[in-house]
Amino acid sequence: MTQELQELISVLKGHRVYIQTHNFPDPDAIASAYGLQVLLEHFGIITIICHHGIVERAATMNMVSEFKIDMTTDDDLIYMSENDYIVNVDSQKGNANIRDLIGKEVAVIDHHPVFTEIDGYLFKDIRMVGSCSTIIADYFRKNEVEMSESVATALLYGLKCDTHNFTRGVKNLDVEIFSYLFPYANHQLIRRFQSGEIFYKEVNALADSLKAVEIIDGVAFAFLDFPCPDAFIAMISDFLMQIEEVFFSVVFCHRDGGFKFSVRSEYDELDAGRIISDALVGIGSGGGHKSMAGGYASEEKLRRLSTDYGKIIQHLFLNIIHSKQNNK
Ligand SMILES: [Mn+2]
Repeated sequence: MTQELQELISVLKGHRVYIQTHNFPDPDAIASAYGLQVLLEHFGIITIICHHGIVERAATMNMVSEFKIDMTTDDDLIYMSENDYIVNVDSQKGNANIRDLIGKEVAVIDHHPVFTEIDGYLFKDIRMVGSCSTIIADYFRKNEVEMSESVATALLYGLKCDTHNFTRGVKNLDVEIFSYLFPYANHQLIRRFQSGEIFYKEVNALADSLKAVEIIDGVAFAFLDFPCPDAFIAMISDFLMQIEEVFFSVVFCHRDGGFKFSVRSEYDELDAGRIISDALVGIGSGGGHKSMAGGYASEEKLRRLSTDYGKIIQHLFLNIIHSKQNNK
């Protein structure tokens, strides 16, 4: 057994263990949790997968039901106590996108850059690779744990989603893991998952979103002025990047007395995680990868700057983006 896995197991042994993903989990988060659950079970540790918020996307729901992944939302976690242990996957304690549950966060496996160092983890495996699924698959590979078709398919799907089919944030390890998972995975299933991008009932919302798009100096902005799930904002943000004139996209909508953001960047020099973190200073918080990131801003704080939310948000982002371009 590798030293890393040995450490993780010795931390968790003898405790009730929960695997917690970020809120509104996406395919990479769910695949990572599922893969880790199967891996730990192989070594005698039984876990419960939990999260806050619903599983939003059609494709993600299809994966959960296909592999019968048992996911518990925080509202249904009646038995969790402060003595229970939590392993965070695809996210870290203190991030805006993860709810603080009553149990103890003792371990983290993640692929997001750390903007604020959090103490208290007894085990940390944070690697800057394309997906969290990559890291989980690496545990199977290095420890020669049998890879089932369902786990391989889930992990490969998670890897493909987060790297946008191997076009963003891809590292050597992702490519190695791709060739490791390839013979085990069910590619027809992945194709089926990938074709479930949106629901038919969302088609009108999609058309409305595209009407709301404004492009300023290569930066696309879309204020979606209707209730929409995180996965939908992320999808629009991805879509806007396909417009030839666009190299950076900012999509946002109303959420819980504020605004939820999804941003994308084509250039490493325009680090999406840094830019949103800087743009929202004083009104909210944000972070993520160089090519994809997210965040949240409070409406009350934004209102102090201006009530024209669309304009002020454009202004905040363009200021940071222009200053980065001038510093090049
Ligand atoms: Mn991820």
